[in-house]
Amino acid sequence: MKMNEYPTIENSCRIIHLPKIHDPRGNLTFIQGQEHIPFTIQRAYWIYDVPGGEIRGGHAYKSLHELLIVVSGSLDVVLDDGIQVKNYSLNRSYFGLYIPNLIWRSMENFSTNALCLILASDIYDARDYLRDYTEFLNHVDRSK
Ligand code: T46
Repeated sequence: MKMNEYPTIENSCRIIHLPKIHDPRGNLTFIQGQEHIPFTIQRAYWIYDVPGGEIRGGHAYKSLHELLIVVSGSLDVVLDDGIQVKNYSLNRSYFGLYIPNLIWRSMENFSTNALCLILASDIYDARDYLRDYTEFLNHVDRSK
């Protein structure tokens, strides 16, 4: 199979600017239907109370697509498509980082009280994980 048949950071991952309703009473951001993200939401989960210095993730998904929103605080998301590694520093609740399948990811540098909401394209399935980096590279045909 050819390399470019698989998602890459350059051709697939992106920051999505979500609507922000400015209001002197406090701002509001929303996601609805198919308007803002390129998949149907089947699951939401959130990561919080992360002790300083902890790293989460360290895997890719065979088929899952996700949108990560740092609703509060800040953290870094490190993406790796087997060719390129790119760091996204997220600290705005109206930015979502879209990550398709077959992109290796980890989350680090969590600030105190960081809260990350993740919207996912499918329900939880442990069989969809690629947790071994070499297996991931083989899967995307990028083994050196
Ligand atoms: C991501 C990185 C950066 C469930 O039971 N249901 C769920 O919906 C999820 C997401 C997890 N779990 C269970 C499965 C594991 O026993 O919770 C445990 C930890 O899950 P996971 O290994 O996926 O956690 P991380 O920190 O490795 O990965 C997370 C996200 O899952 C992942 O999508 O992008 O953070």
